[in-house]
Amino acid sequence: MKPVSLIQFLIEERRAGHINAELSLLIEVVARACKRIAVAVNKGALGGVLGNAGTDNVQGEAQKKLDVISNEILLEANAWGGHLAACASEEMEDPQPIPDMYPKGQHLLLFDPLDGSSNIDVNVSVGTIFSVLRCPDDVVEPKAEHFLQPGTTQLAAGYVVYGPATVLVLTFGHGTHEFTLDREVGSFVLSRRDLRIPEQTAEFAINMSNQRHWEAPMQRYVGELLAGKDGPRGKDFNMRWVASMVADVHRILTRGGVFFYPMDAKIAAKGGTGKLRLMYEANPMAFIVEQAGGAATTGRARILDVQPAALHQRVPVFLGSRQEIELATRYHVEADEAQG
Ligand code: FBP
Repeated sequence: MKPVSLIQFLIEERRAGHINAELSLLIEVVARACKRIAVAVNKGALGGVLGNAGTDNVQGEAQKKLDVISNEILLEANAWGGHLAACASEEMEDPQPIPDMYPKGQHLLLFDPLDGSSNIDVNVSVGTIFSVLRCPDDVVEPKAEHFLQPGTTQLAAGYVVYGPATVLVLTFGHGTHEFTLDREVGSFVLSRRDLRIPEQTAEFAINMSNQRHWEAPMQRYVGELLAGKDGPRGKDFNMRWVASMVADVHRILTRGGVFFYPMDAKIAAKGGTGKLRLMYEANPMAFIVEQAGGAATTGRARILDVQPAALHQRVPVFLGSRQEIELATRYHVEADEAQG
């Protein structure tokens, strides 16, 4: 079969009426920026890009040099493209307006420029996650409040994994599709169309070191997985945890599985509402997973239905193979009902 490039695929999506020309060009700009990030990541120690930048981000986390480099690459590429009204990033407190010298577009772009920062210096897969929203028609200078739209309003979502291969996964709400970077040609080529996550799975991903801090329903659910075939589930489950959400989610899109970053007492003690960010981690991943037949909840509600209250808001994340996510969510809802 003749290879289908990302550009060709985007033209097909436009002809199918799934996207308009501006969104198609925006995705091209984001994909091109991620190719530049891939080059920086792949250089590793030889590029002098490992280690801390010596600065903290809006969330008070130490920024890695590659966090800052990736953020700048995405900002610079999207500033002059003419497809955006503004963008927002994990690495910046406020939205970044488009400089007046450049034309503005109808879209808002949110991104986590380099997800899995704790893995950068140890050469484990990291990634970029992005989400596209429509800028409200009457808004010229978008502010944070204009980004606070529920995940159901996303026009596009995607991530790029910088791993053994550089892979882009994308959805416009008409299925989820995978593209692999052909380094010789320098372009993304369609490698799998219409990814499907199996309804059932025997593989789960969670940071077990937080177990003692989890809520009772989470203790119960994971306890039953660990009890395996001798327990109420009657089958053995295997565990994986890369600690890069992009890599854990990509494994689930490839062979099924479930991923959890639940609320816990440690997070609550710091006044937190979760670990992962709603707008540029949970929402794009939930859109991608649902479009591949999976499910994504906060443990209580569908992630895509959450009405955002703040740009860097955090939420619990349960996503992956539908039947397991529905069971884990049911345990939490039933426990809440029992507590009345
Ligand atoms: P950032 O690296 O973008 O801050 O993302 C958060 C993250 O690294 C996720 O990719 C990953 O799933 C999780 O945190 C790992 O958490 P932990 O360090 O508790 O294992």
